[in-house]
Amino acid sequence: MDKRNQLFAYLHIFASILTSCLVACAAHSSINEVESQVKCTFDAGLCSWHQSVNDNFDWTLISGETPTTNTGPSNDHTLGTAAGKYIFIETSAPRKLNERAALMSPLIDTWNHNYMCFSMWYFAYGSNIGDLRIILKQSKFVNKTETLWINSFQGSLWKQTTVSILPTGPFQIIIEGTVGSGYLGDIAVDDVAVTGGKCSNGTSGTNPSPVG
Ligand SMILES: [Ca+2]
Ligand SMILES: [Ca+2]
Repeated sequence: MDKRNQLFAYLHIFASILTSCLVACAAHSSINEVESQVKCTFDAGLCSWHQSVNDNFDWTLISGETPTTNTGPSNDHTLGTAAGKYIFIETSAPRKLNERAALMSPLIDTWNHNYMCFSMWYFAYGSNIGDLRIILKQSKFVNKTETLWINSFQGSLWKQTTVSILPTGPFQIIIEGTVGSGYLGDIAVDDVAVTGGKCSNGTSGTNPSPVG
């Protein structure tokens, strides 16, 4: 191979690498992009989150108090006034025990699979509160999900929970609420966010390292 052909060969290899990176790298996001993709106050809707169809009902977007007394918050968490909105599961009829509503995050795919911290505020008040879970769904496992956190608190206040996530590829976060044994089971969620790095306060919930 003469020098000219050699140069062309190198250029060809370089172009192939560049092209494959443009295709593959375009799908990835920086942690800053992920943070703005995931963050939602629900004050103007669901942001880039969406309702699952593989469940029994949907989360409801609302401001002020939920329609049933003695369950649910009286205002959202972000603003604390009727101007703010949050999501909740309405557990009055026709809902039945153990029915589930799941809210899905956008697909999260970073360059480097470092730890990130997911946080959310929740309000679990009522004598029939069912389960509230944060679930990890990794794209490479089609029929498998992993519960990262399950609520064990019941009381009339907004609480924050955080879970560290160590992804091994593209993934989604699922917020799942379950109907308890009666209509006093309105569970609310507000102010969800992701930040880069492990969660600093392990005060609530568990922080398992998801198995790849
Ligand atoms: Ca809000
Ligand atoms: Ca649904």
